[in-house]
Amino acid sequence: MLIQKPVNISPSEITPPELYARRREFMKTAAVWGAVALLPPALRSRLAQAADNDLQRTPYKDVTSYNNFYEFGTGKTDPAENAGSLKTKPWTVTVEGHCEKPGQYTLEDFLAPHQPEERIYRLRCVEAWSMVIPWLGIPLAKILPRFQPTSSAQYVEFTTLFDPEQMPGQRTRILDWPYVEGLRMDEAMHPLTLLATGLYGKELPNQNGAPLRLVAPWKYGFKSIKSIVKIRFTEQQPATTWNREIPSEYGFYANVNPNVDHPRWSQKKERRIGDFFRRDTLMFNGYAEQVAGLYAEMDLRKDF
Ligand SMILES: Nc1nc2c(c(=O)[nH]1)N[C@H]1C(S)=C(S)[C@@H](COP(=O)(O)O)O[C@H]1N2
Ligand SMILES: [Mo]
Repeated sequence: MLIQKPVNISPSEITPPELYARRREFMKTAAVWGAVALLPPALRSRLAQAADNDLQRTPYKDVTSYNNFYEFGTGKTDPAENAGSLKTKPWTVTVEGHCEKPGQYTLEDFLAPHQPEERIYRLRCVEAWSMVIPWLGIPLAKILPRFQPTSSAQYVEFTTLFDPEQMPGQRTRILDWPYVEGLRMDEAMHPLTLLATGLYGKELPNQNGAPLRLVAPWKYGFKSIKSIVKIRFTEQQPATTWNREIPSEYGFYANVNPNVDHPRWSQKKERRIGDFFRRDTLMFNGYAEQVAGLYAEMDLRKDF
């Protein structure tokens, strides 16, 4: 996410460092795509789409070294470099708000008795890059009912740890800490929505939001809040970090939608990390079949 408002460079135009670092792979890719580049544009983009290996997993190294986690700095490599200072054991999750069973739960108790399952999901950042990540997680819909939300619980609010000693980015005022996100109850209870505890079959690395982070794959990455310490059932729509910070650019819903441009750049295309060419961004990040029904009554240009 770019917060320097006057900068008018599309993030998708910037060639990321890992392309340079993986020079050999890059050369291979370039040779193939160099030939493809000679094809007419229409055919070329169709080929790119077809050959996109849609759920081909982004390498572990990229998933864990190209991150957004402003609590550890705003650079893409900052979280991997700085998140070692985060202590994730023991971890407590506080449950509050409109429910019958509020309280403080150890992480283990909070997740019990469910076992994490693997889900391979696309993640699409509002900055117009994307990845495919094999998460380990538990559907939120399996966890929430235990706390017996009442009929007043219309939304779920999530809060990240606030501890400037462990999270050096919180010693600066780039965001109004702690980071907060939220979902409407039906979004939270959707079977795609995960609370992730791992990726690539291992524990979640700190830079990816250990020990517990949200994953809502049809929404821009900023909804997938990391290192969650609190879940609160609310009646009103929660005030979420990016929506509060720049409401004209980041809506509460944040559904991936190629038809609604970010005010400073297009959302029609994205660059899958590791790819050379950009590809078309799909409605709801490719999950339209599963989630479009949640928004049937809404004007997605107004509720972006
Ligand atoms: N607490 C917190 N959660 C966060 C962020 C953040 O800065 N702080 N960044 C978000 C953004 S913009 C994205 S794209 C994803 C990135 O997740 P990843 O680094 O695991 O790929 O995390 C989201 N969750
Ligand atoms: Mo993002």
